[in-house]
Amino acid sequence: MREKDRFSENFLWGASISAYQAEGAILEDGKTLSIADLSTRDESGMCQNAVSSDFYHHYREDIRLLAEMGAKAFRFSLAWPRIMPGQEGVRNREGIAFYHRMLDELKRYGITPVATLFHYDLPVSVQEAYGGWKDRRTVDAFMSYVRICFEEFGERIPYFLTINEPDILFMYGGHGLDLHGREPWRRERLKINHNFALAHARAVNLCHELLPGAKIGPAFGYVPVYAKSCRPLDRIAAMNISEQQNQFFQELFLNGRYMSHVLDFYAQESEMPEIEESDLELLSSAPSDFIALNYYKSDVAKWCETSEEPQEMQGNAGGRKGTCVYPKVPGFYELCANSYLERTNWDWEIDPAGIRVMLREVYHRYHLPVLITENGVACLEQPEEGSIPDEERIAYLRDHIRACREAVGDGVELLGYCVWSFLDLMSTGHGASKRYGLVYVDYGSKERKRIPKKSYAWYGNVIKCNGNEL
Ligand code: BGP
Repeated sequence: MREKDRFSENFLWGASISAYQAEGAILEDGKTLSIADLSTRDESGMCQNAVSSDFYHHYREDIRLLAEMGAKAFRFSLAWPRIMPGQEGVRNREGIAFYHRMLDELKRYGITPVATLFHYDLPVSVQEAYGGWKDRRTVDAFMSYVRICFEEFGERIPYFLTINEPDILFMYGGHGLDLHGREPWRRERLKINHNFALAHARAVNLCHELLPGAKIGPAFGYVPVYAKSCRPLDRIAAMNISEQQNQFFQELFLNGRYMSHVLDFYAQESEMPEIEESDLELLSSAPSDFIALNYYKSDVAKWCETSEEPQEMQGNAGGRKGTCVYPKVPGFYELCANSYLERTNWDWEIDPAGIRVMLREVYHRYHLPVLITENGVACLEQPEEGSIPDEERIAYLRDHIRACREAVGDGVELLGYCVWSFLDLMSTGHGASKRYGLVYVDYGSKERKRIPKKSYAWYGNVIKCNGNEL
C-alpha cells in the first residue's frame, strides 16, 4: 500500500451517540424536557427515551468499554436542557457536573471528546416561549447556552460540532423541530434553516473568540446522488436533488451564500426568512475549521416530466424491505431504487462507494478537513446464546472503512471516522427496534445490561491496525 493511501497516525477512530437518544434520565438532576423528549414519548411508536440506554447512569461502564475497544475519539452531544434548563444564562450545576464526570473518564483513557452542541433537544420552555427555531430569539437563547458550554468545557473539548444535520431535519424531519404534520414543517422550514445557519455562525465565531485551541464545524447528513442513466435530463435531475438536499446547506453554512434557484424552489411552499444584510455578512465571516459528515446511503434520480403526478416520499417505517415509496417532483426529479445495490430492512441503499463519492465531492469543493461523525447500519437483533454475531454490520463497516481509505488515497484530508452508534440507542425515526450499536443494550432488563457484539471486537482490531489491514 502506498504511504499516501494510509490513514494518518493520529487518525480519530471513534464511535458516536447523542444525548437524547442514549442518556435517558430526562427529568433527573435538574434537567427539563426537550421537544425531542416529547415527540418520542407519544403513541406513534417513536422512541421511548425516558430511560433509553441509560447512558446517564452507565457512562463509566460505557466509557470503559469504549477504551477497551481502543477508541481514540468519542462523539456525543451536550444536552441543552440539562445544562441550561430554564432561564437564559442560568446554569444547572448538576447537569454540568455530569458532563465533567464524563469528560474525566474520557481523559483517564486518553479518548478525544467530540461534542455536538445541538442534536435536536430544544428545551420545551424555549419552544413555548418563542415558538422554537423559527424565531430569532431562539438563536439568542442558544447562544446563551453555547457560551456556558464553552466556558465550562471549552478547555476540555478540542472538537465542537454546531448543529447536527440541519439538512436532514429540513428534508425529512418535523419531529426534530416539534412541527407535526407536513404543512407546518414545510411552511416554516426555510425560516428555521436560516436561524440554524445564524446560530451556527455565531457559535463558530464565539468559539474562535473564547477558545483559540478548539476547532468547530457543522455536521451535515450527506446523501450523494447518482443519475439513473446517461440521459442528460437524468443528470439534471440528480443535480436538482443533490443541490436541494446537500449543496444548498453547505453553501449557506460554509460560504454564507444562498443558492438562489434552490431558495426559489423551496419558497414555493415555505415562507421566506427575513434575510438581513448583516446576516449575510455574519454567515460569510464565520470560517469553520472542519466539516463533519454523517453518511448512511446514496440516492438515484431520474427525470420526472411536468405532466406526472407528484408523489410524497414515504419512508419505510416498519422495517419491511421494499415498502418505501420514492418521491416524484415533476419538472425536477424522481428517486428510484438502485439495481446495483442491496438495501437494509429500512430500504436504505448499502453503498460503500457512496462514502468515497461524498468525501471527494465535499473535500475538493471546500478544502477543509473532514471528520466522519456517523456511519453505520441498523439491524433487527436478538442475542443468540448470549452473543450477537452481527456479521451484516461487520461487512457494512469493513466496506465503508475501505472506501474511506480509498478517499484518503484520492487526496481527502480525513481526520477520523466514528461509527454510529457506540451503543444501541433510540433511533430517531424508529425507536428501540432499530439497533445500530457496537454494544447491545438489553432494553428488557431494568439494569440495561450491555453485551458487546461481534462487531465491537472486530472494530477494535481495525483500530489496532489503524485501518490498514482490511
Ligand atoms: C442521523 C442522526 C442520528 C441517527 C441516525 C440514524 O440522521 O444524526 O441521530 O438517528 O441518523 O437515523 P435513524 O435513527 O432514523 O435510523
